[in-house]
Amino acid sequence: MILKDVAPEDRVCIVGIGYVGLSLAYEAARVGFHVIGVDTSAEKIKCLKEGRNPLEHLVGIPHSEIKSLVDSGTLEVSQDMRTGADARVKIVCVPTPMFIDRRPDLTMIKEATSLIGQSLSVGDIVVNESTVAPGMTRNIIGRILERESGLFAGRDFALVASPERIDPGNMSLTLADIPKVIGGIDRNSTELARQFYSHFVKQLFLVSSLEAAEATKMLENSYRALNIGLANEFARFCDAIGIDVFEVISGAATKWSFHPHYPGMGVGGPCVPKDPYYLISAGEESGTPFNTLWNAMLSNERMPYFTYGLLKKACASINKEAVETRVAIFGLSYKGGVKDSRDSPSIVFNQILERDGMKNVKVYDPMFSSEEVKQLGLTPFDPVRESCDIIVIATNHPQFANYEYERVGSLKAIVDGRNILAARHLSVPVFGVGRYVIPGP
Ligand code: SAJ
Repeated sequence: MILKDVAPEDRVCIVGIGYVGLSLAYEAARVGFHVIGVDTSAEKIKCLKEGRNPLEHLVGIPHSEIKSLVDSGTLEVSQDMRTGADARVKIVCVPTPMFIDRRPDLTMIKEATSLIGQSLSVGDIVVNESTVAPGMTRNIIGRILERESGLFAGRDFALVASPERIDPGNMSLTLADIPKVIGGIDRNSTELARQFYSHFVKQLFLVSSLEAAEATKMLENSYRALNIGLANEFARFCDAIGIDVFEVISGAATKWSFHPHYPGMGVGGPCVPKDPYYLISAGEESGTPFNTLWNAMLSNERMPYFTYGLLKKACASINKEAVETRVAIFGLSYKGGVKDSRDSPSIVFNQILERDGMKNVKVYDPMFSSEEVKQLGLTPFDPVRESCDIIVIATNHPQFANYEYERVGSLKAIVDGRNILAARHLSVPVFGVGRYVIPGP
């Protein structure tokens, strides 16, 4: 069945207003689509209704822009999916986490899809932007939509996969600037999605199927995890033989085909530590295991423990037992410049220290208040009023590169979990990841 072309008067419903859904809602609304954003968070909906950006640390949309779209009625927000029932374009933008055993957790995707299915009409266009393994849009989302609506994907409604590619915290890169991959259950579905996204995305890349689109995201994020895993493995090697991994990476980076990745105290965030396990799971089911990728993921997961080994070396260098040492972890976010503690290596590192009997471990992150640190079950550290024996740099926040560490009372050593002090010589020894100790003067 040929479905009618996308028109500006077609309403758009986005289910899941996180950093992806909010970015998408903003871009579609600002070109004139009437957008209904649906989210389960009452707090987020309240914030948006008041004309404020609830994710200002992750998505660089000014409050004033949100306010003008909400006040004009172009952007509507609700906790109730029925508000978006009559939207023609329905987009899934919910998280796809994993269970403790690293299996995909599709709970939220199934709930969102079921709600969409209950309000699906002939001629609708359903797009999945959530990160899933190849086949999940067709076999899980498609099936739920058909079961709930009694309609058929492709024949009665368009079904498309277009995995999100937002870089959280990157305020200079808007959704409109990022090339977007689109693949539908049939050519008609792909074409309708192309028509929709062409209103606000500069570059579109069409592929031949749902699975090809899903697989693109899996490959790009697994590529990143794999290369970080190699960098971490190389750092452990350099540490063992006493050379500086930073120097080696800098040397390798002079070669045109080498895309540098860097070792650190762990890999966090909503994407890179998780997405590859969706692919690993799909590989097991298809009889084509991703062994190399699996080992790279384990290499990344080892890094908080490797960093603990560096901390014990630093304790020994100041003649203190680890359990007696006062440690301040600098950085709670999973990466520099953002306020986001999801799957943060800092939290894993703090748990390792606690489990090993270290009672005097506190956390400081300029992007989090003391209250927010406490809400995560951690003890806040005040670098002005408090003192410590060792600082562990866990996040590459820009302000940590030139921070005046020596002004922190009683400081005796630093563990640089992000190798951001490469060029600085401080009055205390610095233990880097894969770097020989940078001795004090
Ligand atoms: N990390 C390293 N070494 C590196 C790069 C990163 O240890 O060389 C660590 C970071 O400290 C962080 C984690 O890995 O803990 C993830 O870092 P990231 O820069 O990949 O940040 P993300 O998670 O925000 O990644 C996003 C992803 N975008 C999407 O999934 C849509 C990812 O695919 C992108 O590759 C990444 O942005 C990017 O390139 O900026």
